[in-house]
Amino acid sequence: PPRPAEGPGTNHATDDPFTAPRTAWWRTDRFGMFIHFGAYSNLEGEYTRPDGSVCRNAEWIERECGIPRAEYEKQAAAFNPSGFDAEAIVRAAKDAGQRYLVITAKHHDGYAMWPTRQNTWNLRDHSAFDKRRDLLAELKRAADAAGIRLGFYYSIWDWHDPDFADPAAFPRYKKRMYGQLAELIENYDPALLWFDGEWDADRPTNRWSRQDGAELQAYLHRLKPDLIVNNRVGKRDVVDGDFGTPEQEIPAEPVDGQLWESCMTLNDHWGYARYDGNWKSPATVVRNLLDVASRGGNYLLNVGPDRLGRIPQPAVDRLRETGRWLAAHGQGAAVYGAGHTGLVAAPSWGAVSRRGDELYASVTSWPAAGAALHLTARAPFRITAARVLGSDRRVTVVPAGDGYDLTPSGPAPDPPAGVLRLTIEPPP
Ligand code: JFZ
Repeated sequence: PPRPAEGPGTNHATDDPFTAPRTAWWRTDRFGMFIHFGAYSNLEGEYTRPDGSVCRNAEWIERECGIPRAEYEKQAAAFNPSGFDAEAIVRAAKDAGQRYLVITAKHHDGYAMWPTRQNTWNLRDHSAFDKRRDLLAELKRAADAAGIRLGFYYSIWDWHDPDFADPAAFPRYKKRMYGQLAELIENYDPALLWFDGEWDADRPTNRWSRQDGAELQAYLHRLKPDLIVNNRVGKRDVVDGDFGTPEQEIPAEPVDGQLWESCMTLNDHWGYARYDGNWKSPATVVRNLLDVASRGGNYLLNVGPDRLGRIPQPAVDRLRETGRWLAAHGQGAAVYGAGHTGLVAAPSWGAVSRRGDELYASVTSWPAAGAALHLTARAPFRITAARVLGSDRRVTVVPAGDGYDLTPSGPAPDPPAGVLRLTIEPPP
C-alpha cells in the first residue's frame, strides 16, 4: 500500500542539520567546486552519427544523442584522462576561495570513476587509462593536503545497469549501489555525498521510493555518522537529507526550514563541451556568491574537465579572478561564516550578510561621491563602527527614517562590489 504522504520539513537525519556539529564546516564554508567528469567527457560535447550529422550535449550525450550502447562503451574504452592533475584542480579551487569539492563519482551513464568491485563499467576496467591510477584517491590526497573537503556526486538513476530498469531485478541493483557507496565511504572517506537521479525521466520504471531514501540515509549514517547528504537522496516533495539543491537559480529569499546550496554552471554545460564559450564573468560569479551568502545558502560552482581531465583555461582564469576579489575584500568576510542577517531588508544596491555582530554590506551599485545608501532596518540595532573593507576608508552613518544612511568615502573599489563592514549592537 502507498505510504502516507510526509509533509514538508520531514528529515530523516537523527539530528537537526541547522545546528548539528556535523554540518558546521559546510554552513561556514559557503563556496564549493562542482566537477562533472565522466566517460561522456571523452566526447567533449559532440557526437557524429553514422549519417554524418552532429549531435551536441554534454553529460547526457549518450541518451540525448541516442548513442547505441555498444558505441558508447567503445568510446569509453578509449577514455584516457592522462592530464588529470588533482593538485592543479585543488589549487584552482583554493585560488577561487572554494573550500570544498564535489566530483561526479558516477553520473547517469552509470560509469564509475573509481575502481569499483561491483562491476567492470568503471575507469580502471573500461578505459585506456593507467590502471595503477585512481583519480578519486589522488583528489582525496590533494584535497586533504590543502585543507579542502571532498564530496561525491552519485546518480541513483543508472542507464547502464540493466537491473535498474527492471522492477523485478531492482533489489539486485540496490545491492550493488549500496556496495558502491560503501566503497566510496570506506576508501575515500568523503565529507559529503551529493545524490541525483532519485527522479527520472522514465518514470515509472524508477523504483526509487520514499522508503528507499530513508533507508539509504540511515545506511550511510551508520557507515559514517558525520556524513553530509543532499536532499536528492529522497523524493522531491520531502525535505530529505541535510540541504536543498536549487539548480541554476538563487532563491530570492532565505529558504524556510532548510539549509540550501545553489549549484550552477560556469558556462552553459555541466560536462565539458568544447564549443561552449559562454562563460560567466568573474563579476557575475562574485555577485552570485554574495547574493547566496546573504540569503544563508551555499554556492556550488561547476567546472567540466576536458577529455584529458584538464579544467579549461577560461574557467581557471575566472576562478582566479573570483578568489582575487574575495581576498582583496576582507578575505571573503562577507561570505565565510556569514549568512542571512534577519535584521535588514535586502537592498537594491547590493547584498547584506551577517556574521555575529558584524554586517557586511556588499555594494554593487557604488553611490556617486557624497551620496548615501539607505539601509532599511527590520529590527532595531545600533551601528557602532563602519569601514570599507580592503581600505582604510570611513563610512558616515546617519540614522534616517526606518534605518540608516551610509555614505562611503572615496571612489568605487574594484568591481563588482565594495564591502562595508558595519559593527552593530544587535537587539538582545
Ligand atoms: C541533474 C543531472 O541530470 C545533470 O546532468 C546535472 O548533473 C545536474 C547537476 O543534476 O539535473 C537535474 C537535476 C534536478 C533538476 C533538474 C536537472 N531539478 O530538480 O529541476
